[in-house]
Amino acid sequence: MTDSAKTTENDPKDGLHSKEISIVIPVYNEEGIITSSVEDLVTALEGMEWSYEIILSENGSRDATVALAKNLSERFPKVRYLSLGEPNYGKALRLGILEARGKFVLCDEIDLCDTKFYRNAMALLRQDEADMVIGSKLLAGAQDERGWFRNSASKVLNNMLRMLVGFEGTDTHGLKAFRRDRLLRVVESCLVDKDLFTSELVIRAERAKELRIKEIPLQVVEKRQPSINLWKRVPNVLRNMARLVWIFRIRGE
Ligand SMILES: Nc1nc2c(ncn2[C@@H]2O[C@H](COP(=O)(O)OP(=O)(O)O)[C@@H](O)[C@H]2O)c(=O)[nH]1
Ligand SMILES: [Mg+2]
Repeated sequence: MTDSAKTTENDPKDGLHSKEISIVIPVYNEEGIITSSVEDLVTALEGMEWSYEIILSENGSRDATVALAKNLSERFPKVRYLSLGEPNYGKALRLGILEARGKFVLCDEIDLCDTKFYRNAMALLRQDEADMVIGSKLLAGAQDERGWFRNSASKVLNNMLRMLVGFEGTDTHGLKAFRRDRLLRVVESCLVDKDLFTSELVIRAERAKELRIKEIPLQVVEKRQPSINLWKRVPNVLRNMARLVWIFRIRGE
């Protein structure tokens, strides 16, 4: 882990090394919902009797998110937080995965906290029917309550990934669950950060022929509108899309 990363370390006696599941949630300027979302998630998880940790992976927030994440980590021994550098979704998710101590990793978002996905994905992973499960917003049976515009933007992005870099699934930006040991090398080899980190991760996993990937439909109900304007994300997405073309098409990885 990078020296400058601040992290709360829970007591090793708590047995974090033997946790079955690490739930990694990137957070950025989420003072409005972070506390209630984590409280609700902890309550839901207590009912499921899982051995788990929640990692809140923050970077660059300018509101009270860090103080609230710290407070949550003090109130709930199974919650810890990382806080590092400038806003960067991909970097935060990657760091959270690298810091995870569970056998399985569930990648969620603070405005979703979708325990139905956790249950469905964990059933497949525990039965060893997949190495990675992707919750897709665009698969038959999925429901996307974010509205027409955001759903269309997701379709455009995924169609671009299919045409430009040979993506074979339906959604690289859905929730993810995987066996950490089987995906670790793929995570470490990713070169692109920000929004397209998860696209690179899923496409690299597809190309690692030994990995079995399964998509399942998601029901997407956000607790709030997205924190960052969609249009502001476009320049960076295009720049990193070009990098993915270079990585997969020109370098031939
Ligand atoms: N650490 C970190 N998390 C982020 C960043 N941008 C978004 N997130 C988190 O990523 C998740 C999804 O973000 P959201 O704004 O809902 O975008 P959406 O994926 O378009 O729905 C939420 O948990 C956000 O707090 C960022 O720059 N850094
Ligand atoms: Mg969202």
